[in-house]
Amino acid sequence: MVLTATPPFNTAVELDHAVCVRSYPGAPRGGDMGWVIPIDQGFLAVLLDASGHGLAAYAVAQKARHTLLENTHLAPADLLRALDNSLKNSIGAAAAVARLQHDRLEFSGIGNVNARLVVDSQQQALKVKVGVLGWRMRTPETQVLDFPANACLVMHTDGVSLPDSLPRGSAKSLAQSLVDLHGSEHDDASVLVLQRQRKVV
Ligand SMILES: [Mn+2]
Repeated sequence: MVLTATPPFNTAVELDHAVCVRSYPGAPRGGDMGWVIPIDQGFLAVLLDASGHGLAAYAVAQKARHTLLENTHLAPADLLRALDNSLKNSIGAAAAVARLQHDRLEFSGIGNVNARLVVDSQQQALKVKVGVLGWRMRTPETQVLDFPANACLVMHTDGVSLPDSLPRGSAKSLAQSLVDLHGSEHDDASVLVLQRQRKVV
C-alpha cells in the first residue's frame, strides 16, 4: 500500500509500507498489531506485541491502539510512556515506535520487539530496552538515524527470527515472506516494513 503525506508537506514523500500479522495457529485473533499512520511532515510506525496470545492479548492490543490513535503527535519515547500508562493493570505489551519525518528516523522500543535498518548492504539492529509496557518500563531511549532514499526499516515481534540478510522487494512481499518463512508456529508472528516508494521502471 502507498501512503502520501498530506499537506503542509508539499514535497510528496511516498512510502511503501506493509504490516503482516499471523496469529498463533488456531487463535482467531492475537496480540500482535502494527500501524503506519500519516502525521505532520511524515509517518508514525508502531509494532506492538501484547503479552500472551489469543483474545486476552487482542484486547490489550486494542487498548494500545486507542491510546496510539489519540497520541500520534508524540515523539516515540513519549508515546511509549503513554502506552505504559494506559496498559497498567493489563497483561502488558512490547512495542517499537518509529517516527519518520523527511530523512530523519527516530526510533524507540521496549520489550520483545526488534527492528533493523537496512541501507544498501549495511544492516543495523536498533536498540530496544528490556521491559514490559504496563508493568516495568525503564526510561525509553531514542535513536535518531538517517533514513536515505534506499533505506528499509524492518520491525518484527519475537515470533519472527530474522535471517542474517534480508531480501529486497516490495514492502508487502518482504513482510509476507518473513512471516511465512521465519515466523514461529508457537507465537503470534508479525513484521512491519517501511521504505520509500520504489520507482517502477
Ligand atoms: Mn510474541
